Amino acid sequence: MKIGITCYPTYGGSGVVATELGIELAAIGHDVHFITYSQPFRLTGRERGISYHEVPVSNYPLFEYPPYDLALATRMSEVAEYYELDLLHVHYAIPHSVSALLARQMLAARNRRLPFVTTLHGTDITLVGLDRSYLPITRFGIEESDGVTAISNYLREKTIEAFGIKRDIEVIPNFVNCDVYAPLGERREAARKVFAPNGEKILLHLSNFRPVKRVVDAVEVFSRIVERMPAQLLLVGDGPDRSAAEWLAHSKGIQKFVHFLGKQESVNELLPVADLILMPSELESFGLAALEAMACEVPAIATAVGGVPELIDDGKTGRLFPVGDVESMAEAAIHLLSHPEELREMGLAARRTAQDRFCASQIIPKYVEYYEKVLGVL
Ligand code: GMT
Repeated sequence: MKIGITCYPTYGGSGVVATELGIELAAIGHDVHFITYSQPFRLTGRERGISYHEVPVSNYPLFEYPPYDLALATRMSEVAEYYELDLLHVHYAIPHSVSALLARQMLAARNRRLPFVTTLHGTDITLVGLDRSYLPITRFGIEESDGVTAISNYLREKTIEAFGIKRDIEVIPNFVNCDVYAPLGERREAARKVFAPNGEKILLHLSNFRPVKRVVDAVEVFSRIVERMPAQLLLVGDGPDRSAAEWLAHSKGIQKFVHFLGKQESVNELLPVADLILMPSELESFGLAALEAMACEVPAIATAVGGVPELIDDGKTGRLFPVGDVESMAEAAIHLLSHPEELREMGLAARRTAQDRFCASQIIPKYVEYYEKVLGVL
């Protein structure tokens, strides 16, 4: 199949899923075309079977707001025509599904078919989509899509409830490549020494540091852990709440144990050095960072929100707590870090979950089958 993919190419879960999906589809022989405003950050640009088409947005003095959605629709229709795409797959409803709808109409006027699938990721529904100024158009984009998928049962239910949508929404959960995201084996001790030269415990938080991720809570949890045992905190990512997290680390006097690593490309090299990942989010429709860590045998201390309980079995493959309950999160982390056997059991169970239920080799065929259904091949 020839598949066009549009997503937010910068740091963020939906862009990561879209990019990894493109890489996996190309690896099994599909022809993948990314249509985005910059090259998705996890692409090197040298992958076989993947092309990248930039969306140029002209900015005339008259435009206070450059019309990106229209530039995207134009590029989608051009790429679809020149490269004979079978379908478009857009990740994150706003504005991608509406641009795809326009592209489909532009091609229909020339007797060309261009169905599109929209994948809902979370904040496109739970935050942005519920804003009154976007709600009607988000609902329209979803209803007009030729196929709609959601990354968890939670998000499917939420979309139906919040938007009053009657059409089918297929749940295709997020996935991880369990060969790429894997324990480091014999290399682990040496890799840990870089961050914990004296055998300290390693905690890790990975996000885009938006308020919904509550990165400050990660620092709060860590401050309670480091009072009781030698430990280091790796903060991977960047975003609006970084300075609040930095301020908190300094005001607690723990700054030398808190490492802001910024945006990292190869998180598969970093995740497996950790003992635990901290994901204290206000909301997660899925929690991809936790899944990637689980595949590396690193369990999560997380919040029981949104789709997270569909991923983490509390007490078996990680621990779940109410939002903001930093005391309990810290106690649970201290308990696990003080009982290495229990932590090891949990890490092994976490990887088994990733392999048995969320491995790319199981989830990618679900997307391919769904595309075939949309195209009427099935
Ligand atoms: O959470 C974010 O801020 C990023 C956002 C995105 O769309 O880029 O993440 C959402 O999609 C991820 C990939 O499907 C999910 O793993 C995240 O749980 C989801 N975030 C929220 O629901 C808050």
